[in-house]
Amino acid sequence: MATKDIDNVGGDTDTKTLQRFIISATKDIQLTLLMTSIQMGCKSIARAVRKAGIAGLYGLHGSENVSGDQVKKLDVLSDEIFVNCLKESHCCAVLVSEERDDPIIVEAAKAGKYCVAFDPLDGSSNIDCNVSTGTIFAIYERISASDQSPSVTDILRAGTAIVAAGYCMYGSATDLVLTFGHGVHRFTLDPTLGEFIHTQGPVKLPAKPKHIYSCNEGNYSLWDDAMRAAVDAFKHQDPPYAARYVGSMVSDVHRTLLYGGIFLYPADRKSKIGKLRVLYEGFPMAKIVEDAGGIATTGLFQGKIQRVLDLHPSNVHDRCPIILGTPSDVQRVLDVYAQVISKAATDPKPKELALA
Ligand code: AHM
Ligand code: MG
Repeated sequence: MATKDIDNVGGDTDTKTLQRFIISATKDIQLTLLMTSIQMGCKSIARAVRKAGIAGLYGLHGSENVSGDQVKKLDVLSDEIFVNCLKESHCCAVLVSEERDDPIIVEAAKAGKYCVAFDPLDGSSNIDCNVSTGTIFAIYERISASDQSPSVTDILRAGTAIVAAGYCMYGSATDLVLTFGHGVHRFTLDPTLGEFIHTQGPVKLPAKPKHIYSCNEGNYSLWDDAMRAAVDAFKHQDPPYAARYVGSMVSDVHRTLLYGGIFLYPADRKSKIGKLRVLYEGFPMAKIVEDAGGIATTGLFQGKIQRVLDLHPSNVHDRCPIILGTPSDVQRVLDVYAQVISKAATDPKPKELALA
């Protein structure tokens, strides 16, 4: 091949696409087709996000979702893109979207053996000012027999049952991060090829992490004493941790994965069960962070410290507190909770635990 021809294809004659990775990572044809549909959905949403300003897609749709959030036009569009991609893959039985009150039970003629929970466009508050947003997804294998009608119980399961999880970040580049449970891999969309190309993996949280804490500190006065003490400790050590908070979970987790540090969205007096949703925010991010060598915990939640992936949601839009990232940083928060719990055992009025 002439040098000029090699230059035309960017010097790469052996392109490591996401498609190729999926084919070699799973011998399951339905999972391969499903992941192909998911990457197509992410590319379509990436295109919509990039063209939103020009296409008049900024602004409110005029409705509220089940969590009471104002729904944006791009939220609705992204949801439709993802639902259509997944239904038409013929690989799905049950779909749960942040944007829909009820789960979608896929009609028998198009049903397959997987269930997907997803947030089609996470970080809605950042859409209209062109700050990074993302799509988050978790895939389960259905437990109902193929000749039975699938139901919500196929997907209302612990995070430990997840087959694959990932997110796609619409940032300065479009990055898709994925785990099948044996290593986290990062792919970047090459806009000239229209394909995701393997750019990093297996991704591991850095052994020498940056000292970063990431939370909405505007809620400080609403947190419990333990959370305040934990965040104060990051700020007041010498040298202090840097504060970084985009307000899009995908971006904040992506940075935590690549640079290290800690991301926290704790419970507070406004929402005693936290803000982030278990099935399509907490679980997939916890799966990715754990597979990359990190910790994902709820902190003190429902009276005990819990691993996020061990939760058993009762409803598709359940929420939980999330604390995740570099093990040593997360452990520091857990140590504060351990002190509070042991003090509470001897203190007749354990105000540290009170959010009221
Ligand atoms: P959304 O699904 O409505 O976009 O809400 C989830 C987002 C997360 O991306 C982010 O971590 C969090 O909400 C930010 O919340 P806040 O604005 O309270 O800091
Ligand atoms: Mg969300």
